[in-house]
Parts: sequence; structure tokens; C-alpha cells
Amino acid sequence: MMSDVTLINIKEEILAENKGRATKLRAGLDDKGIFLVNFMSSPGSGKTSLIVRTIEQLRDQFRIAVIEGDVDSAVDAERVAEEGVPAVQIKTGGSCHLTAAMVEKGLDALSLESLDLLFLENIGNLICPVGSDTGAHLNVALLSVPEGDDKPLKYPKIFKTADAFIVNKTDVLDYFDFDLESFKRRMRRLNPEAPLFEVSCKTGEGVDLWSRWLRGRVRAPAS
Ligand SMILES: Nc1nc2c(ncn2[C@@H]2O[C@H](COP(=O)(O)OP(=O)(O)O)[C@@H](O)[C@H]2O)c(=O)[nH]1
Ligand SMILES: [Mg+2]
Repeated sequence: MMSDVTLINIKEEILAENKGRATKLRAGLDDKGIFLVNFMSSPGSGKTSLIVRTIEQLRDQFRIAVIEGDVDSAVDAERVAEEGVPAVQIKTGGSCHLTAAMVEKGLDALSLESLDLLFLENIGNLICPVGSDTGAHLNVALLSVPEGDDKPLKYPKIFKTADAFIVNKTDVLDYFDFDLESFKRRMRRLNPEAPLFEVSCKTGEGVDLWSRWLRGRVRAPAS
């Protein structure tokens, strides 16, 4: 006997609704001349550290603010605020990624007239943030040396879709069997185009190259 079942695909509906909001949000930021960068990685890869280092490099050229996403704390926003830039903390209360609606709430707490560049720290994991458009102009994925060079094999989607990559913690390369060439090969198979920056947020090595490239992207006209 055929059962009379109505199937409602909530996930697709939610993603489509989010995509619509994100597209509007991006257009609104374009109107205001604000460039939004979304940082994604596992917990502890160095998102907050990279944001702080990048602020140090670019604060003379751009008016910067940060929206921090976390499941339940404000420590990252407090760390960023120490740099003297406006920082907003979004607590998702369990959700493993930021949505465009959450970013809209973050924007409400900032004075957008006095902003050029906005950093968004997504929730730490390599899976959930990937499918959820935040309205960002640029999606940056970080991987740190202690996590291992096999991550493109395990989490291909984030490596396929990111616009730029950071390998962070290069200062500890000698202590881990992270093979940079294997990582690059695996990554390039998924994403031949996106630039890759080797960085140590601890020593500052490579931060200037990354920041210079980002500065060029911020100044490039919106496509
Ligand atoms: N050795 C080393 N440690 C780092 C580096 N970048 C960040 N860390 C440390 O890694 C930990 C997690 O960094 P954090 O920026 O909070 O990562 P997040 O969770 O991705 O935001 C902190 O203890 C940082 O001091 C780096 O380049 N080298
Ligand atoms: Mg952080």
C-alpha cells in the first residue's frame, strides 16, 4: 500500500531563504562601500589571531570593525576590542554556523557610516559554515599546521568553495609531520585558483603578504 506522505524539505527552504537575505545584505554593504570578509576554520586554527594581526596591518588604511560568532562566549570580541576597533559578539546558543540573519543583527549594532572593512569570525568547524552564505564578499578558510595536511580529503567542500586560504602556525612546521607540498597538491585538486598564504600569527611571518593581497581586494570594485 502506498503511504500518503508529504515531504517538506526544510533544509532547502532555509538555505534558499538565507541565500536571498545574504544577497540583499551584500548589496546593502556595497551601497555603503563596506567590504565583508568571512573567516572559517576549526576551533583554535587562529581566526581571532589572524583578525588581530590583519587589523594591525590595515588599520591605517581602513576603518575596521569585527563581528565575532561564538556558540556561547564573548572572549574573542573582548580580545579584538582591545585593539580599539568596534567589536560585536553574536552568541548562536548552539548553532554551528552564522546565518545572514545573524549578521544583520550584528550590523545593527555597528555604525556603518564609519566603516570600510568588516571582519566576520564564523563558528569554529569545517562543515556547517560552508553552506550558509553570510553576505560576505570574500570567504577565507584557515588551516593550522597541527591539524594535519589531510584535511582537504576529509572536508572537501570548504576547500572547494573558499576564495582564499591561510595555512597558519608555520612556526611549528618542524614539530609536526604536516607536509606543505602534499597539502597544496590536495588543495589544488579541489580549488586550482584561490590564493594560498603561509602565515604565522605568532611570529607575524607572512601576515604582510596576506594583508597586502586583502588590501587589493578591498580596493577592487565590487564585481
Ligand atoms: N604557535 C602558534 N600559535 C598560534 C598561532 N596563531 C594562533 N596561535 C594560538 O592558537 C590558539 C588559538 O588561536 P585563536 O586565534 O584563538 O584561534 P580561533 O579559535 O580559530 O579563533 C591561541 O592559543 C593562539 O595563541 C601561530 O601562528 N603559531
Ligand atoms: Mg576565535
